[in-house]
Amino acid sequence: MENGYQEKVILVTGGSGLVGNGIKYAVENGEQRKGEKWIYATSKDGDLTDLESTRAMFAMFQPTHVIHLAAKVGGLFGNLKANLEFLRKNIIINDNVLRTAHENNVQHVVSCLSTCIFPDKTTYPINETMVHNGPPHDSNYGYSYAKRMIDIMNRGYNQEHGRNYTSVIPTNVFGPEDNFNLEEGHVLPGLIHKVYQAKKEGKPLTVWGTGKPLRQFIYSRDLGRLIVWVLREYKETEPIILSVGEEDETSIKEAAEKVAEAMDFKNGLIFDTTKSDGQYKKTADNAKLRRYLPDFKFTPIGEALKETCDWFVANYETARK
Ligand code: NAP
Ligand code: GFB
Repeated sequence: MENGYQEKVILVTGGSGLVGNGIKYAVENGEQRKGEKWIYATSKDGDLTDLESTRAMFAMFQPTHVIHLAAKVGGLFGNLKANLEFLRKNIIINDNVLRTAHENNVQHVVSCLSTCIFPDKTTYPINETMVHNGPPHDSNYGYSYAKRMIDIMNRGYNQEHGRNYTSVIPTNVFGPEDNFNLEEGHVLPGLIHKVYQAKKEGKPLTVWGTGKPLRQFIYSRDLGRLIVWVLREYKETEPIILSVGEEDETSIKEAAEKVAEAMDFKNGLIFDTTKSDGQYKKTADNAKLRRYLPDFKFTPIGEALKETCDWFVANYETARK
């Protein structure tokens, strides 16, 4: 790079997914800085369950910094039926990416965990010190233990090699480019897809479970801005929760009503209580984030849901579903 400073090459693994597109949107809408080259990798650029493909991807892109998002991801019902695959695939992907980053002298890696990895039997709200304080919820133990091992590996790379590898812990994420598959996907994309169908068929919306569980939802484009900030400014190895506040926790029933409103849907809701509720709640404390960013503004959920629903309707033919 001319006048002496090295260009930052930022590789986003899993760059074609929900969170990857949230980062892309943030970078293309104000976050881009001079001397930064952003690469959003997909599985077509290399299968990260394979070590040699991982090494080939790093050789191809020569990153100086990595945001590691790539993972086998799914909602409650996707996890329930495949915990072993979620465990094995994610453990292999995470070890390949971190060891290859280390081999390539990558200065900074930000990996992505999830609030579902915290212990199921715990005091609330949950904070970053509680990650390893007991077993996660049964419904997603595979994914959860694989994600916890990232935090353990970050500690090892820091203690033994002085690496600055860290992680973020988002709550449930939603937004454009999500996975709207009814069986594999998460609750908000599932409800948006089901409202789209119910509207066509003139039927009520079927919400799975009792509608009582509680969740905190973060918009992918807000999460994108926060992860870019973590890459640039956050120097700790310990993870940081990226979430709206406890006051924004909402029941699944209320979330379904907000989706119905955003889709202008008036056929009503019914609850299929034969379906699992999964974990009742995983209330996250964002005090650490607020100490760093006291003025960060989250997009109001109504506005974020409207943008997401409009995106799904406009991209129905090509959306993942
Ligand atoms: P997503 O939409 O399903 O995207 C997954 C990404 O990973 C895609 O780009 C996919 O590439 C890539 N990928 C999957 N397997 C791969 C492999 N074997 N080799 C290379 N790339 C592979 O997932 P997301 O919701 O954006 O999740 C991103 C990160 O956020 C994950 O680490 C997840 O655990 C975390 N997270 C998500 C949520 C949520 O609610 N969604 C909540 C908390 C944390 P292709 O497009 O080519 O398949
Ligand atoms: O988002 P979700 O699939 O995952 O489900 P979790 C949240 C809640 O929504 C559960 C209810 O109580 C479901 O019973 N629900 C109602 C629905 N209708 C639907 C629907 O149409 N689709 C889905 N999917 N749920 C996941 C973890 O837990 O959270 C993952 O399993 C990941 O590993 C993710 O961490 C963020 O919030 O229960």
